[in-house]
Amino acid sequence: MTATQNFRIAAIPADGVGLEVVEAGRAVLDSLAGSSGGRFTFEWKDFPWGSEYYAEHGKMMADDGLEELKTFDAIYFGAVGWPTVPDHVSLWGLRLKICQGFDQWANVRPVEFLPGIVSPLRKADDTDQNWVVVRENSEGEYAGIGGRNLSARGEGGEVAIQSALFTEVGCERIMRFAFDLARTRAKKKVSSVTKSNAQQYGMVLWDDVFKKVAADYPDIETESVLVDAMAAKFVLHPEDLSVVVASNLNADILSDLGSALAGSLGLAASANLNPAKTYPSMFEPVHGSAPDIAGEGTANPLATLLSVAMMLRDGLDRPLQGLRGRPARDPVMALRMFLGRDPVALLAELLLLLLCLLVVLRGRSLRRGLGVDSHGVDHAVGADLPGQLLQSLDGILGVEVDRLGALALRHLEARRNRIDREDAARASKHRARDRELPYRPAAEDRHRIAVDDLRE
Ligand code: GGG
Repeated sequence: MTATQNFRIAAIPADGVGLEVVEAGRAVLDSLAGSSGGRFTFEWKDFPWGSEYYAEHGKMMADDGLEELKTFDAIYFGAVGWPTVPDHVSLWGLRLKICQGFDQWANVRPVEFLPGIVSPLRKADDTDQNWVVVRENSEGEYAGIGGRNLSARGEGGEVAIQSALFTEVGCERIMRFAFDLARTRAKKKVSSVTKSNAQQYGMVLWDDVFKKVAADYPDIETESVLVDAMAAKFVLHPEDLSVVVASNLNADILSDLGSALAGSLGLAASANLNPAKTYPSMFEPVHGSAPDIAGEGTANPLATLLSVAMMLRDGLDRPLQGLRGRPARDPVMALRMFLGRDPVALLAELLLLLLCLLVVLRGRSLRRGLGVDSHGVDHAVGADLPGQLLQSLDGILGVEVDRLGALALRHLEARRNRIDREDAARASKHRARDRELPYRPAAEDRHRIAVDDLRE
């Protein structure tokens, strides 16, 4: 019998709908642990930090907060921002303090078009697409360098400087991260987002480092696109994207655009990673605290639940390391090899589906496609609650079943591509031998070639 592994998670629901969605994710993890046959447990500690804490203590988190947090395996975060506290105070006092304090320099924000979710992009109906925004999360425009001065000049006389910080180390590590990620994807491409025509210091350094790093990855296609052109490309040619690496501000904006194009901010997950694992990583929905719907119990928890899945995949890889160490004849390992992914993550997705079902059946209203954002973006509020519940059930089941289906298809496609490559190698051997004979692929092969062309 394997020893139980205990994972210590720091929960910081913080503000607004953060409280509701973190509760949902926690229930998923607890039920996952409950059905792990004693292999692992989650031990939670709740931190009451956020805007209410600020009202009482004049700060967003305890002074020794980082000291305490660093002992945890992962941080599970909700959302920050509330009308009673200036946004820059709440953001810097909590989320950015943790990201910078724990050197969580890679913020991974997948843009996934889920079946059953309506995208405002017409193209999404007939083109298969998904991409990942890799956000530099420790410096750039959010380095926090600058100041305000000269207020003694009186009204209208004050000045402010907000500097962006670009370091070679910071650019290089996020770009290598993006290239390594691209190597794991079907479409092996990295798009760098720049603005070096106007920002001739920081962004030119960014471009130079990109060229240098790209030279180490000759197998990966690259492009460098101005941020304004990239915003248009998200809408017009998203099928040409795979991994998009961008500075802190540019990626912050583009990932919201990506989520909105995928159908809702209420579905976008994110991971703030410390890849060296010197401090815990932090997982959170991309969306904000949505004060206008907070407390109603109507926020869509899927973004948070998908962030839980990222936590299992990227943040708590100790159980996976346990699996990696086992011999290949182990059935769990064999299943993992067969699926091309980890069964723990798969189990989490299945449980997530069950939990959603239970939550809906218990009468809690989850509105499919509901965007939640503290700045009031994309809120879809309907009046017909029973109708919405039915729709949610339908939508959630549709999404999850299709996700699993898509997973199986991806696996089959990968196998088929491998067979295709082997076929192609054999065919080229034949061609070399029978140079005079024209090569005509069989009808079945022609179909496969056409499908592959579409995919690329
Ligand atoms: N859960 C994400 C969240 O609370 N976001 C609030 C926000 O305004 N974040 C700005 C940022 O991502 O830097």
